[in-house]
Amino acid sequence: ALDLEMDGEESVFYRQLPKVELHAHLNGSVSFQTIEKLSKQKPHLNIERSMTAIGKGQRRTLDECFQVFKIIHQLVDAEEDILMVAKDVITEFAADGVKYLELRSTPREEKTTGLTKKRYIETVLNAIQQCKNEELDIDVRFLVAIDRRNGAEVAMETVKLAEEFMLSSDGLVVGLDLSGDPTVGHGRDLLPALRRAKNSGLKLSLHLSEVPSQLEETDLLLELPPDRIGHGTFLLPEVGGSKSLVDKVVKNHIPLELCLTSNVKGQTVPAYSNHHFKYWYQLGHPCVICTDDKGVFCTDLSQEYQLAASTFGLSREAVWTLSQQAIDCIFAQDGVKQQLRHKWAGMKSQVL
Ligand code: 6MZ
Repeated sequence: ALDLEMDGEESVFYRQLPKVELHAHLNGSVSFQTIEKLSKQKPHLNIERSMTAIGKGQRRTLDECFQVFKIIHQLVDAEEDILMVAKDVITEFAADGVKYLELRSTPREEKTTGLTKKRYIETVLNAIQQCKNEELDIDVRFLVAIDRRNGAEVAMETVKLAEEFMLSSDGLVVGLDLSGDPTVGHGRDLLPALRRAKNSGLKLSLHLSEVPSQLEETDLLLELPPDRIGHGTFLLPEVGGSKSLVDKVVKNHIPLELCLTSNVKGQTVPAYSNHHFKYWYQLGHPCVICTDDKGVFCTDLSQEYQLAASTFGLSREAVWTLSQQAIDCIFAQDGVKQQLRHKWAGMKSQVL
């Protein structure tokens, strides 16, 4: 169900390429197969394919994308759903050649099923542990997500929860994500929570300037500074951003997580060839190709690398370097980076 008709030899290279995925929302990553399993268990919801995924050539507004997440949340509302979804998503990333994955998800309380936010996080961590026990060739970490729509108080609560898990999860919880509908709320109100998170050692990945109206907020949040930026679509002067925002990102060496298909299908970027990947890549600034929501946008990380390469004319050697440099941007400790670098070195001659 992918968009690209990948011909044999090309697709083998991208699939075999060892990859790092740093921007993947759990409930946006649910595959068609998993959605089918969930729909069968909840037939009263009458879920159809077009309600949970945006297929080839289709576009939605970003607002419509957020409606899709609401539907998926109805399907994934109990502990056993989260366990299945997380295990399936991890297994699929592993099958796609992802060797290191940082999953992110917004802990949700569901009164009808008795799910609590704490149990939500425990369940995702449990899924990660189960995949480890099955010896899948993928190292998975977790970022606790703040949905900006829920305001300052919930953000602070979420940070406290993330802190607890950072201390008790044996290194699985490495950071915090700020996401959600970018047109709702203001980052100013979330600053105290984000500052606290940073001070307690949680790494910060913030969605910044995903829509044009966020420049003031972006300027403010860059002061933290975040450890990585999600999207940053409207940072650049040519789309209404500014040189001073770009300078802040460059000066602080803040890596960007770039999701081509997500931005094109959500219509914040008009076409692949207009994607801001080009700007940052040419600048030599650290940027990492990611999927965002592989289920909703019908993609996978191999396809995203292939699209970046074909759109911007990257050689296989350049693609290899791009995937390898993503290791520098992970939130897990240096020992993990060393292991990954070793893995890449060991695979190079057989993949390239
Ligand atoms: C901002 C996004 C997003 O957390 O329930 N999310 N936030 N921009 C995007 N661009 C398309 N895609 C997903 O996964 C779904 C949630 O991730 C965030 C939204 O808060 C969405 O509700 P979880 O696992």
